[in-house]
Amino acid sequence: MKITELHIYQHSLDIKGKPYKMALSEVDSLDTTIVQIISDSGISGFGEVCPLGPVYQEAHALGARAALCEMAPHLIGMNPLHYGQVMYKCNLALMGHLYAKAAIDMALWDIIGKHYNAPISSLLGGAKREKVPSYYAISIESPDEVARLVVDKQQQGYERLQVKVGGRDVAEDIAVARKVFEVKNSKTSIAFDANRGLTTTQAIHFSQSCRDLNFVLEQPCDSYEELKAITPNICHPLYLDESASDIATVAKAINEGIADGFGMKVTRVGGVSAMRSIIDICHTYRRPLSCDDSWGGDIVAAACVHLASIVEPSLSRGAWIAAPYIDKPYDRLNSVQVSGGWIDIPKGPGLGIVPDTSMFNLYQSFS
Ligand code: 0XW
Ligand code: MG
Repeated sequence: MKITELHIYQHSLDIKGKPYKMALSEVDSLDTTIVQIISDSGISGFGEVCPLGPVYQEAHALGARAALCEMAPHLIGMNPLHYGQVMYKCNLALMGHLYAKAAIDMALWDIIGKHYNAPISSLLGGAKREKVPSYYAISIESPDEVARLVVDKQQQGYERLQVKVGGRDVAEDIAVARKVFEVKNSKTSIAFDANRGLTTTQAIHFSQSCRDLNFVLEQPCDSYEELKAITPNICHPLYLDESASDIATVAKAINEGIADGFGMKVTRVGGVSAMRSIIDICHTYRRPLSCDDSWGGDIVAAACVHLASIVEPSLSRGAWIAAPYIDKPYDRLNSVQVSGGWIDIPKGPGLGIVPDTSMFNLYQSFS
């Protein structure tokens, strides 16, 4: 089996409703990149990478497409079933850029699943349950608006909510936290996510001011070193998101006693292969994690859900997907959607979706 063509597409994902607001950035449309790898057997596989704008983490849309164009010519003629060899060739062609490599890795797993007629979750050892829990991320809002959304999302069936904080007076964040705990029900677990927007002083103040409230503090500060510095002085479990940049950092954060859990992003760490290793590490050290991505359509969502399905239920913090913010799915029949706070695992081979490529703008082709 050989790779005969590689197509790179661009697509704009406009956000339904209000812009998505975090501590350090606000977005109303995302620029996603889709990779289609075609083999001489006629099987093709899809991957996707959709940075959450250029400042959420070290990734941006133009960079993804430039990195993919750098690697693509080296992959023509290779066997897509040998994903380890293909990704090794990618590393020889380009250093770093894990987020772009993730789209290739994802497309290879899609091909492998289609070749062996098995969903990716089966290739990864089998789903541990029929569907996976999702969680909803509430943007930076006033205490009353956050409370309204908490009640609304609980009524929709979500049992985990993430509330954005940071980028404003910490007193407002504390008021939001108190208001959330006035209205949340006993089943709902809460994470406050500052997306790197708090200083160490602000993070400690926020945590100590809310020491009576039971929640997870996600990526309050910018750097790994800042997170390490606050751990002795905070009163809440600390989850890493943006700082959990690769397999090595995940292992280091656990071994240094910094990370109590993770808000993982599949493309940030390099795709399905790398994420599977991180799930194994988290199982070994009993660290909860979510299997999310920064953004993206049905392709990325399917990869996140297949991966989330193999996480032991006691350690699963769900799969966040952008579907609730997206108007038009890539695959109308098999679109990956949240229903009642849960997501069905795609049933078909590989990712289990068939994207309509006519929706996308062809950026560059290699053969
Ligand atoms: C809530 N998310 C998974 C969606 C956005 O990409 C940000 C991310 C997070 O946890 O920061
Ligand atoms: Mg986060």
